[in-house]
Amino acid sequence: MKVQSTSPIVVVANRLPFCLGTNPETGQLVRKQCAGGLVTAVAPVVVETQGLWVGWSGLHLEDNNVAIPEADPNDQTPTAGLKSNQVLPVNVPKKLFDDYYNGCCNATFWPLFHSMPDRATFQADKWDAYRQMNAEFARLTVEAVKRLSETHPGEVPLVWLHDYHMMLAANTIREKCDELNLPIKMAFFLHIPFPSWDIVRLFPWDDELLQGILGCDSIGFHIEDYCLNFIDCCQRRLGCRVDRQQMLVEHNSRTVSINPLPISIPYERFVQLAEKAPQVVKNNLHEQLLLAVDRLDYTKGLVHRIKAFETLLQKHPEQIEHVTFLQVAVPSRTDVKEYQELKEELDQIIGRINGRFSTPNWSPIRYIYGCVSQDQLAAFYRDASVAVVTPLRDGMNLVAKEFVACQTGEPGVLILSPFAGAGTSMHEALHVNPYETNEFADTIYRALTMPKDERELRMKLLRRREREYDVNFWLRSFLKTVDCLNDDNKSMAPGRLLPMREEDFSEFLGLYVTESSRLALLMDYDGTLAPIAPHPDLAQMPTETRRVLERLAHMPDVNIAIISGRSLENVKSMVGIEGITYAGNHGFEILHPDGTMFMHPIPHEYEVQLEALKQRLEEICIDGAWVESKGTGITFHYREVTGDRVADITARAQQMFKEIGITIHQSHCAYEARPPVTWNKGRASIYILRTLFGLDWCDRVSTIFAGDDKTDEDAMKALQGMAVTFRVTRSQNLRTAAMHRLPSTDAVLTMLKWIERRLGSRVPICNGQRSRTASVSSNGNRSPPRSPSTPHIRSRANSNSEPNKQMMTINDKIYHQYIAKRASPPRSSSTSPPHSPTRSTM
Ligand code: ADQ
Repeated sequence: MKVQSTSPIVVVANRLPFCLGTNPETGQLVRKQCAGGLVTAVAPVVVETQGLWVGWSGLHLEDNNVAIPEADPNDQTPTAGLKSNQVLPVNVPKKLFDDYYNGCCNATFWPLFHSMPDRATFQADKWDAYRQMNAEFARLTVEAVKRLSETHPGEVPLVWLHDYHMMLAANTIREKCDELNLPIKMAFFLHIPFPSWDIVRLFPWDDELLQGILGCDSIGFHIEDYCLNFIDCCQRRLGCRVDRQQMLVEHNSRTVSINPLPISIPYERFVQLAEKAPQVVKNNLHEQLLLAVDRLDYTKGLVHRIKAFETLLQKHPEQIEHVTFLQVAVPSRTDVKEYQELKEELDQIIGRINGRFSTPNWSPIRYIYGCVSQDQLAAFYRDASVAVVTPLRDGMNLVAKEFVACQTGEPGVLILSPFAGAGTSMHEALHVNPYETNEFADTIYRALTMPKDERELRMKLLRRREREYDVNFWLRSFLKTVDCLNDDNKSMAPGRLLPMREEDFSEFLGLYVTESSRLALLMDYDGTLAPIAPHPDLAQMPTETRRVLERLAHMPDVNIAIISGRSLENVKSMVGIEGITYAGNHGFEILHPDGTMFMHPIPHEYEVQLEALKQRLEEICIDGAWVESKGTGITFHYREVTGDRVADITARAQQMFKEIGITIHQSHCAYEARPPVTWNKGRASIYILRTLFGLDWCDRVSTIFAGDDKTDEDAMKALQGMAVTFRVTRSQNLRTAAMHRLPSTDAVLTMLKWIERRLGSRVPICNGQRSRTASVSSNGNRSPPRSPSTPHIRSRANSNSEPNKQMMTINDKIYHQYIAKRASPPRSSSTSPPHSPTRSTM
């Protein structure tokens, strides 16, 4: 049955569905076929929906505008209907392509994803080439989407990214299409295994990689194991909220669905090929054919297999002259040293075994190093007594499926490795661990001597399954995941994760915060407790959040500290809750509820420079730019400045910072001046915890930190292993040291509610008196629940957090004198336009 998509499809793959070559006689470019399973399945739908295909042509063309030739009029392959204007070829310099393809895809991802990390190399320049190539693929994909918006107005194209070459393109495509107001659906399918977290974490840029894949709406892997591995990585490495049952991951406030989609083959086509193909090898009762077909790759287990065959001949000499092993190996990545070495090893071992066992009329191993035609392949499959498909690791493995499809005559036996994706569904095959040579040899023997009735039964069941779950089934299943299947049956809408609920926090915090815990709650203000607003003064904490915070602040053994980039007096007035600690200016000023205050000393020279900088910056407070005074720092905001003025104004501001000698800290459309001292929210957090709970705070208190900003990362890092940390973010691609991600300030409120419920049995503090003795403090282990993303470091004394001797503690009275002297609140001290859409740099 024909598979129909409701959306035009843009396939994005490393290769186009055909190669380009040069006709030696005419010198003209021609299409050369390289039809694999993917092309056979997907090309017809692309043709049918008048979609497009983005990929590399196989040639490095000098001229970027060279025309792609049309298909030969006699072309019968699935790509014949694909017109040249449906193809967008990627053409980049050879060096860049080589670094991306060989340097990163084949030297890093291929071995790593096949769980062979010793073979993987991790090089920053190759990863950078990968990034660049993905950006180029993304650029062409956006072109394709633009074209479809003209040819198919009103339709939402489906962008389908393929394989480990394309793991970073999605977010770029999404951002650009959003900008151009071009709606799309986007899906990704990985053809190789997705390994476990233990392996993925070896890749130094694993978070970027995972977030790259999560840019899609639907992600497909061959089997459930790979899906669960991926979900596990998203939870452990990125701190995403996941639903393993429904296979959903929440990222950047989107729900991404993860789907097991076992790829298959065009079953009927292989049956027809097998029925028509002339016999190419003799296979009689006296001599059985053992067949293996692979790309010559170290993951396919060729050497292990041949050694097992040698053991068979050794253990069962009666098989000599009665069995021949035919190994067909397609040359692969022949310019890579590792593959050349594998070929040499294979040549050598085959030579040795043939030398050892050959008789005048018989050689044990026949070895074809090259591509064979589809007809010939079908004949091999049909006439073989046993197919030995024993990769060390394989995403799916189509050879196993092609073999059973072609078994139209005398039934043979399939030997299959459990380490291939196919192993999870082809139950009636004889499964064998390719590393266990003896057992492997015994399994070959069992296959060669299996009674006909058992062979018949096993093969019948294997064939029935593959006929039903063929490549069209795969394609239909895929289209269903993106709600694009044109089918009489109503498609199921993709699942969604419910908004964050209090129960979610039981998973994050349940073991760490108990009813008897002494709790320290350290939180940023803007973007964490209060939603980001167009102007800092408008960023109000929702009433409900305020109420819960107030109630928490009144509970015994709960200490709250708000650590903000705002000035101390400003954050205190914005929050306005008694009985909590306030830290302003990224922790340079800290005020405890009992009035004790800490101020980090600021070099006098810097104060002078700051004043000078402020005056200079006032000169360029034009076209929407404005200066915010924060006491120990200032922020120059330029978000309001319109397009053509930005470059000039920012260049002038940069020059002023430089001339005055103050380092620029880039913030959201703003430049910040901060005191030149190594003090940040991290050190401030540790300082607060030590002040409140003593040197061994880590043993005495459960600490939670939540923040949304880059400056909060300092706290997340400082508290790593000693607190549960949350990063509030909607970013597509963000590196964070936090253990978990929260999508919004609403989720923070949900967390506060969960904490309140958890600690609900505590009596509120009366008359403002916090009674420590009345509380039950936990002396148990206060380390946060172990998470692989947060190594369990129990460093008790953070030597960096030792307060400087010059730091001072001052009492309430001095504090009030101090704030009275301070600059007035930011609004009045600035030349800010009213309601300027500026995110304060808190
Ligand atoms: P491959 O690693 O290439 O694919 P596989 O699935 O076995 O592995 O496909 C090989 C294909 O090449 C088969 O269609 C086979 O017929 C063909 N082939 C092999 N040897 C040949 C020869 N000598 N001559 C002609 N054709 C030959 C990747 C993943 C797999 C996953 C597929 C599809 O590594 O795990 O099954 O993608 O997703």
